[in-house]
Amino acid sequence: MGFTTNPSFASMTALLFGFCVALLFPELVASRTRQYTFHIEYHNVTRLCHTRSILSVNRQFPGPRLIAREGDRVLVNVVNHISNNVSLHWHGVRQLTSGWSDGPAYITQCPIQTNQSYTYNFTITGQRGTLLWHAHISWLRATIYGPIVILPRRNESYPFEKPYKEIPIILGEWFNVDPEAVISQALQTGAGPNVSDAYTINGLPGPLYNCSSEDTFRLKVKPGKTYLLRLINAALNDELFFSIANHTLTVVEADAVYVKPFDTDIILITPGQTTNVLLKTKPNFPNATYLMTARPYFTGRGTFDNSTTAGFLQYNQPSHPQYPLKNLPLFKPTLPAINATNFVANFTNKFKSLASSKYPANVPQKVDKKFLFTVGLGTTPCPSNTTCQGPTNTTKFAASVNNVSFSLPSTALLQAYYFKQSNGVYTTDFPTNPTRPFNYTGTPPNNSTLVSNGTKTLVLNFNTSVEVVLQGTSILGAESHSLHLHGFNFFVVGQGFGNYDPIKDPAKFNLVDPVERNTFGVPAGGWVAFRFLADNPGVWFMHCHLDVHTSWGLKMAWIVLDGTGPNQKLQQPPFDLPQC
Ligand SMILES: *[C@@H]1O[C@H](CO)[C@@H](O)[C@H](O)[C@H]1NC(C)=O
Ligand SMILES: *[C@@H]1O[C@H](CO)[C@@H](O)[C@H](O)[C@H]1NC(C)=O
Ligand SMILES: *[C@@H]1O[C@H](CO)[C@@H](O)[C@H](O)[C@H]1NC(C)=O
Ligand SMILES: *[C@@H]1O[C@H](CO)[C@@H](O)[C@H](O)[C@H]1NC(C)=O
Ligand SMILES: *[C@@H]1O[C@H](CO)[C@@H](O)[C@H](O)[C@H]1NC(C)=O
Ligand SMILES: *[C@@H]1O[C@H](CO)[C@@H](O)[C@H](O)[C@H]1NC(C)=O
Ligand SMILES: *[C@@H]1O[C@H](CO)[C@@H](O)[C@H](O)[C@H]1NC(C)=O
Ligand SMILES: *[C@@H]1O[C@H](CO)[C@@H](O)[C@H](O)[C@H]1NC(C)=O
Ligand SMILES: *[C@@H]1O[C@H](CO)[C@@H](O)[C@H](O)[C@H]1NC(C)=O
Ligand SMILES: *[C@@H]1O[C@H](CO)[C@@H](O)[C@H](O)[C@H]1NC(C)=O
Ligand SMILES: *[C@@H]1O[C@H](CO)[C@@H](O)[C@H](O)[C@H]1NC(C)=O
Ligand SMILES: *[C@@H]1O[C@H](CO)[C@@H](O)[C@H](O)[C@H]1NC(C)=O
Ligand SMILES: [Cu+2]
Repeated sequence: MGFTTNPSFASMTALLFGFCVALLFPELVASRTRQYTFHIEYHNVTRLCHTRSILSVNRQFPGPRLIAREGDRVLVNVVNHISNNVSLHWHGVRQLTSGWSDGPAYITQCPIQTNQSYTYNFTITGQRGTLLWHAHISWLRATIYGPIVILPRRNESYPFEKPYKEIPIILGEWFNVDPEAVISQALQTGAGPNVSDAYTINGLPGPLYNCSSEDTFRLKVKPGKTYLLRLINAALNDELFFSIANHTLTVVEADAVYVKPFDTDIILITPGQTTNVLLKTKPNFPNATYLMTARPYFTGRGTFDNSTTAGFLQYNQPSHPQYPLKNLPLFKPTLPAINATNFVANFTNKFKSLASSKYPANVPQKVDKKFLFTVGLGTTPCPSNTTCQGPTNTTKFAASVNNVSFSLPSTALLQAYYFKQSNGVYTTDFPTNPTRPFNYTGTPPNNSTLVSNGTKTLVLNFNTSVEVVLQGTSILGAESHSLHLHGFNFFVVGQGFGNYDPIKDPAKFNLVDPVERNTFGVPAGGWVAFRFLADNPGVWFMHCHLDVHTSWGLKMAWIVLDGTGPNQKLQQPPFDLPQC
């Protein structure tokens, strides 16, 4: 099946329809259906003098922009032309009752096999801003990713100055070798995976790398204008600082939810997060060129890609002999120290919901279920009579939530749940609290690294009000984790360092205007508390968005049961749902 609609006819119909609807029901203005075809294809790309046949969508790198307005239906027909199985995830899209279109392989669907296709079908409800789409199987998202731009409804404006232009800035990570070979070798030996060779801005590493000056992103601007930069972190394994020399940025939105605007020179953005910022250009041609740079915030013990990607902020020059075309002075931003954890805590605390009457913060005030989950690294035993390259030669690296390293099943959880065939696929006994309490951020007990494994889920009744505390551990090093929840936004009601104190810390929770997001960095050596209302029936993945930790098992799944109302039930599976 393909989607071939005559565009002029389609837009004409949409226009007429929109016009009539606007007269009758002004609040229903012109929701429309946006149709895309994504061909998963090989594509030869050269970066840093290395040519690789990468996996791409429509031979674009980064992939195509998906644009919709709030309220629109989106149909993406994905056709797999490569030898790998693939699935795509619309990261941050709520997918209300449409879990079949969420995309994580073996969680909500079996992957799309070679020469097969699947149509993702969802509406954008109550969200506006920037999100991202990416492959959601193994490490395929290393090159299969792109922006999702959600515009306000046609008759709505932004709650901030209308920008002159909007520009997606998608940060990524480039490997000179096949990323699938990197993770498969790491899982076999038990070692940490080889690190990337560069970070990228819109797919381009920039001039600070060897053999890369041609591959530089240039943001060309006019003086005296306001630009909306749609920042996305699509890097596989790294939280990133971002800054533009001599320019202050105004944060206005995070994860497709408006926030109270605040100014900052430096942004921290963790993998899976999106942040919209306003950039006001200087009133007159500044007679200078500015670098924008991004490089990691890193708290772990292992090795990491400690390099810097850069692009140019370039002002259109007046044509006048006083302004030479070349040799303009170049300014470079200063970024915080690699391990600037205090800066990160300060920065993340600045995000607050608008909490206005138009954009309220519907923070659950009472809680039905409380959970405490530890998140961190660990080990699994090396197979007997072999040597491994984990923390010791008898262990492999692993990671866990409440000491359970999640094993992906060989069929999709959502199908097993819907068709009542959970037996042998998953259990519902995910621990609600740590199995072995200890001083999580102190010196770990000697024998504490070994994790258990299983495909364990937690079941919630429809409309349960949930509070989760994610407690980082210092096992094999206290490290920040970028936790992502599918199917919901959550309110970040509190965060802190050390061990969460269930008596003292709740008194400090922000239940008025906490930020609402889908991804949040658990502080290194600390904890975060968030709340969400389980109003979306289905099976919902929650995992670290540092792919190496996901591969090691830092993931789990929630099952939210159907409610009794008409729009409170998981839809029927689509006819073309892939089979395993
Ligand atoms: C990529 O390059 C290789 C070697 O030059 C070539 O054989 C292959 O056809 C190219 N693939 C694509 C998709 O262009
Ligand atoms: C998309 O989903 C809606 C709601 O379930 C359904 O009415 C529609 O037929 C679907 N469209 C396609 C092309 O599958
Ligand atoms: C840019 O910032 C640097 C350091 O903060 C300052 O020395 C310089 O004068 C500024 N230059 C321009 C053109 O804004
Ligand atoms: C990262 O690289 C910079 C130089 O670019 C160096 O000064 C710094 O020590 C490195 N940090 C780590 C932790 O390797
Ligand atoms: C712009 O900078 C160049 C090189 O630094 C200098 O020669 C020129 O006079 C400057 N022009 C103005 C208008 O400041
Ligand atoms: C950050 O790294 C520096 C240099 O490696 C080290 O001296 C310092 O103690 C570290 N700070 C923190 C908060 O870990
Ligand atoms: C964090 O914020 C506090 C209070 O605003 C300030 O005193 C401190 O210098 C900041 N620390 C960092 C590392 O930015
Ligand atoms: C491991 O090696 C020992 C001694 O070489 C041998 O007795 C044992 O059978 C081996 N075990 C496995 C699982 O291969
Ligand atoms: C494993 O490490 C131990 C202690 O570090 C060492 O004695 C032993 O020889 C190593 N085994 C192998 C097979 O390398
Ligand atoms: C946990 O360990 C840290 C570091 O050793 C220590 O500062 C802290 O007091 C301990 N916390 C508790 C609750 O024992
Ligand atoms: C860790 O060691 C303690 C004390 O030796 C023991 O009681 C406990 O069972 C051990 N735990 C594991 C998981 O081996
Ligand atoms: C999973 O746990 C079982 C015991 O429950 C163990 O036999 C197996 O080796 C573990 N698998 C991995 C990959 O750690
Ligand atoms: Cu992690």
